[in-house]
Amino acid sequence: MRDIAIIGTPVDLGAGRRGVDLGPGAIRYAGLKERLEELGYRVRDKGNVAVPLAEQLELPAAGEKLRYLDAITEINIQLAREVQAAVADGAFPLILGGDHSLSIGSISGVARGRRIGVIWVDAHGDFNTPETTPSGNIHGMSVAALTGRGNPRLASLLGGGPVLRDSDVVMVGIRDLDPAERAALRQSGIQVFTMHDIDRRGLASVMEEALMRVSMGTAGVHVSLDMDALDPAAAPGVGTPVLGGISYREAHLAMEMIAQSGKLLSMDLVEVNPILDAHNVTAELAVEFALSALGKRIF
Ligand code: 6HN
Ligand code: MN
Ligand code: MN
Ligand code: MN
Repeated sequence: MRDIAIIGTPVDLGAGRRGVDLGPGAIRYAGLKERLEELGYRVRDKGNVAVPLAEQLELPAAGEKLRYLDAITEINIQLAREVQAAVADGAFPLILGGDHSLSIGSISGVARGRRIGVIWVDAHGDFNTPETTPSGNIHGMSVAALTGRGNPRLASLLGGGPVLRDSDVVMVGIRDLDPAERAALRQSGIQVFTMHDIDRRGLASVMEEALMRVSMGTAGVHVSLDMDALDPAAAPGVGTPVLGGISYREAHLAMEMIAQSGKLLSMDLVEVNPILDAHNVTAELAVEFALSALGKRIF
C-alpha cells in the first residue's frame, strides 16, 4: 500500500496531565508528511478529529472512575469512523495523539469486520477497568475496553462484541502495572513481554515471537506505540514517564522488524507531550519510528 492517511486526535481528557493534546501538532512540526513522502508514499493529512478542551467541559467529580467518559466516547466514535473511511479508501491509517484513550477508536475502526492482531508497545498495560483504576483516567483502560472489559460504552464503541481477542494482543515494554490491573492481566490470555523479558531475551527475540503470535489467523497487525515505552532519557516528552524503558536503538529495531513482517495495517503514535519535552525530540523520535515501521532502511 502506498497511500497514508494521517489522522490527528488532540485529546488529553483521558490522561491525568495536560499537554498531550499538543502532540499531533508537534509530530507534524517534526516533518512527518514530508518525510513519509520522501519514502515514496502518497500522504494525505486528514486534519484533526474535533476534541473539546477540558476548559469547555464540566470538571469530573472527585473520585470519578471514568473521567470525561461522554467526551471520550464521542471522540473515539468520530475517530473510528475516520479510520474506517481511510481503510475503505485503501489508505494506511496513521493516527497521531493525544493520549492513549484514542486507541479504543483507532483500533475499533481498523478491526471493523475483520480479525486483527495488536502489538501494544508501552511502559503500562492500559488494562484497568472502572473497578481497578487508581486514577479514573481512561488512557489506562484502552486494552481492557478493546478486549471487551469495563464500561460498555467503551468496550462496545461501535456496537457488537469485543474488538480484539486476548490471544491477538501482545504487549511489549511493560514495567508499570497497578496491583489489580496486574492481577487482571495475569488472568487474561494476553501475552505480556516486560522489560525483564527484553533484558533477558533481547528485543529481537521478543519481537519475533510477538509478531508470530499476532499474525496467526489475523488479517494483519496494528501497532500502538506509546512513546513512554522508551526510556525517559531518550524520550522525555511524555505524560507518564517510567524509568528503565527501551532504548532508541531497540525501538528502531522493533519498528524495522514490524516493517519486514509485511503485516502492518495501521499505527498509533501517542502520549507525546511537547510541554514536558526538550526541543521537540520526542515528536522527532515518533516520526523516526513511524518511518522505520513503514519501511525506511539504513542501507
Ligand atoms: N498510558 N496505570 C496508570 C493509570 O492511571 O491507570 C497509568 C496509565 C498510563 C496510560 O500511559 O497510556
Ligand atoms: Mn499507554
Ligand atoms: Mn504508557
Ligand atoms: Mn502507574
